[in-house]
Amino acid sequence: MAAQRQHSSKEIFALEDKYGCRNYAPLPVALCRGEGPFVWDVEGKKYLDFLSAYSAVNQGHCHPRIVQALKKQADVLTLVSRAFYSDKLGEYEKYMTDLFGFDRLLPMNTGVEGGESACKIARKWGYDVKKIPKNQAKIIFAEGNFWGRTMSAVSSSSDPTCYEGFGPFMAGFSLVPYNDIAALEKELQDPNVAAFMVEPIQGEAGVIIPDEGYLAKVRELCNKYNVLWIADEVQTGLGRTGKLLAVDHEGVKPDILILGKALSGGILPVSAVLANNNVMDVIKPGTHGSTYGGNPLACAVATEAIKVLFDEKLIENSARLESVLREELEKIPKHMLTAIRGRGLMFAIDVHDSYPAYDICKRMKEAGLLAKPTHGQTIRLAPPLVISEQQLREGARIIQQTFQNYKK
Ligand code: IF1
Repeated sequence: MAAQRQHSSKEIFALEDKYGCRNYAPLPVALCRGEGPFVWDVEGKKYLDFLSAYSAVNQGHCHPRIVQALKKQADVLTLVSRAFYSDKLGEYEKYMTDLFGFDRLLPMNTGVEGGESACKIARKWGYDVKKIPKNQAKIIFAEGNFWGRTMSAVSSSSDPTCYEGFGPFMAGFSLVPYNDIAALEKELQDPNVAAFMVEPIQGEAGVIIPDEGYLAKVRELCNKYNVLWIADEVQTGLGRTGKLLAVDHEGVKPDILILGKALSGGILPVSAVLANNNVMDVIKPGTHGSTYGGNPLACAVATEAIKVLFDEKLIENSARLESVLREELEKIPKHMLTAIRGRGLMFAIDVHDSYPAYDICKRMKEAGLLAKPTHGQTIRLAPPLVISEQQLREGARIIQQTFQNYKK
């Protein structure tokens, strides 16, 4: 049988446009291969990937060790559900809890399921441990948060694009401004508050880094008012910001930690919720679960993905390259940007209103670099952590030249 002809980029755009739910508006590039910090489109053009699948591909595309772990496990056992034990889950849970310093791990799949699970655990803890009256538990979120697309996630969102038209919303959720300790303390005084969920650095909001001391203060206040602190490290975790976790920048530890994305190095949806006994033990058999959560394939892949982070010193690389990327981005003509923010290899630039960010990204794509605008005029820059200094400078040069050559 003859091999099927490869579709052109244009044909691929048309197929998705005609047959897919149009919930995204992708840049016009159709990829078919990836390796390390690079991806290739179907016409064979090579790009530096400065999005990294929204930080899921911290270890680089198709990392050979992670792919090997996938193949090896896929030949043996992929899924048994949680109705039975598998020989991989407990081992993985031990590895992860030792590494992150928590008693227990709840395995889930997508990041948003991690967030949902954390909220369920927090509510149950609120009733069983804090003794909040039935159905009165509150969870506080920060304005500008993003943690996914489920009903709970959109119920806690302050972004109309995310929530408009999707009501009625989850009860018992409220918002406080991000990076505002006074506003948070006011809310925490309500004895019905079970938890405060927050990203240590807000991703979707545009890489918003809180003032130094904010996270330490969050920790202190949650202790003071007996409220669980949930840290959403789905995007910031696993080396992205130059530390294993973004909370490590302030040396503090949340009560509940959510991981996802790079936990599998971009191979499978794998997420995890970590907590100590006093919190996690509120969940009893039958009260929570997931068909795929903790499957042997995911356990094998996630374990290897974490080992790669350490063996290849990717966290150190992320920390070291922060100053290189900042130095390079500062060469972009001053009048074209209004801000540069970043930690580790999680950066954003705010583009001046007169230079449409989407257009800039399209031109960067034509010049061989992929990045995506968020919230109008912000461009997020988050290359895989395997990127070398030379590749990073090469990417930055493409960005600089795109700005320099930009004609309205
Ligand atoms: C989309 C941004 C990134 C997240 C945090 C949980 C989740 C996410 C902090 C949910 C997901 C995504 C999903 C993607 C866009 C994206 C994103 F643009 F919104 F900011 F990463 F850069 N917590 N982030 O950032 O994880 O369920 O998707 O596995 O289009 O929704 P998920």
